[in-house]
Amino acid sequence: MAVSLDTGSVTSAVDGARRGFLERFGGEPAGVWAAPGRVNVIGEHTDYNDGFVLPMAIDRACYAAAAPRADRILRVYAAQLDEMVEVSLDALVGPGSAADTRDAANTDMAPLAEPAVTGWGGYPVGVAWILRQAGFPVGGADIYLTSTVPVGSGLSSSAALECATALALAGVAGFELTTHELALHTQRAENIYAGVPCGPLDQMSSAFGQDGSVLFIDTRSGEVRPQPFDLTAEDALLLIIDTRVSHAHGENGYADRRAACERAAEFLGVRALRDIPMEELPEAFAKVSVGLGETYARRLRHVVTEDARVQQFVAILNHEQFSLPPLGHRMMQSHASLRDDYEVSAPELDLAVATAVAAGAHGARMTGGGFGGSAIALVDRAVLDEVRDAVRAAFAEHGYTEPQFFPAVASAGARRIL
Ligand code: GAF
Repeated sequence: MAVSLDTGSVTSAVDGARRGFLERFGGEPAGVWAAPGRVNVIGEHTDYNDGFVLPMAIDRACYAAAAPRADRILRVYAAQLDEMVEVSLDALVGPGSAADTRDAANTDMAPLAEPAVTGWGGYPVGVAWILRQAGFPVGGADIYLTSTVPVGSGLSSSAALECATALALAGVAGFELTTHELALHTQRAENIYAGVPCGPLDQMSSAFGQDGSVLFIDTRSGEVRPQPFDLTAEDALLLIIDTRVSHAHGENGYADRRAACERAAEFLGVRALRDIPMEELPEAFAKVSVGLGETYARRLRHVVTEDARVQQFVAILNHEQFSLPPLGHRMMQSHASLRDDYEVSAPELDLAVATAVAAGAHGARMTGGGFGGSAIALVDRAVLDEVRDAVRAAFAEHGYTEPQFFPAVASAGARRIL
């Protein structure tokens, strides 16, 4: 059966970045760096609870073509927006010292009161700011950014942009960043400079991605265990369904959920909700219900059960009699928990999930922060067309914008490409 899905072309993106740089800045770039978006296969809203996640980097990426400048100016142009930000590196000062920000255990992420640049430019400029704060010799640079990660689709276009920018700044100034440093500093740039209280999931996925593998990450220890994830032998694929409803992490829903988890952890006297084992959930649920209210208890239940589902999912992947239905089942449980207990789904995501499964997918779930963005479905190639057609028809029937479909191809992480 012919399966035609647009996977985006790396060669044309790299070439586009190089040519774009030439036109915009008049000269050849010193290099092109790329950092991918991600889908999280399972383990949602667990990362800021010190829990487990199972993402993969995808073959959609942000490309940064860059060259050094002789002065202390940083210019960043975003092709998709046709906008440029320009800032003097000397304006990128703020509280915090090199020692503070190099310390992975320093979890202080209070946003800067007055960042020099806000809006989209705060993301790349924030990366330059944090690297300078951490003591890296960031120099003046021209950077041309172009991305194949759809913005607002819950596929981590921001983390891709941040990681590509960080590598470009390091590359043109001639300093090295370890993969852990790349993930840590870009997350902190987003927390402190852009003011988004995200966990480490997105930046770690972009930094550590591997061809053909999902990444089992313990967000407390920072351990990353790549796990082969090849569905071709099963004649199946993970299908991304972009609902085209833009998620809005910067807005209150995400920050509210995070604050609720922190409050519940404090109430229970643990460092993070990861410290509540499954066996203790009924008791903890009852205690939180009485002390803080049922909504907090449901947030707690999502986090504890989701951590368990990630571990079960990995155990199934590692089992010699690997099969897709139990994986699909965990995905469905995850979605129901995000919809009912955590309340971060959206009608479009629920419709995509229910329709995909009714049309033959083994399972489906929202992926990423929620409130819009994308769903993923575990689909046998034999029913791919049926699933796509059914979801498309259901969206049309509900008067929703037509969704977009593409396969999640487990891909390499952030790297120099030219
Ligand atoms: C967003 C955040 F950026 C991540 O840190 C993570 O919390 C995710 O939502 C939910 O799992 O992508």
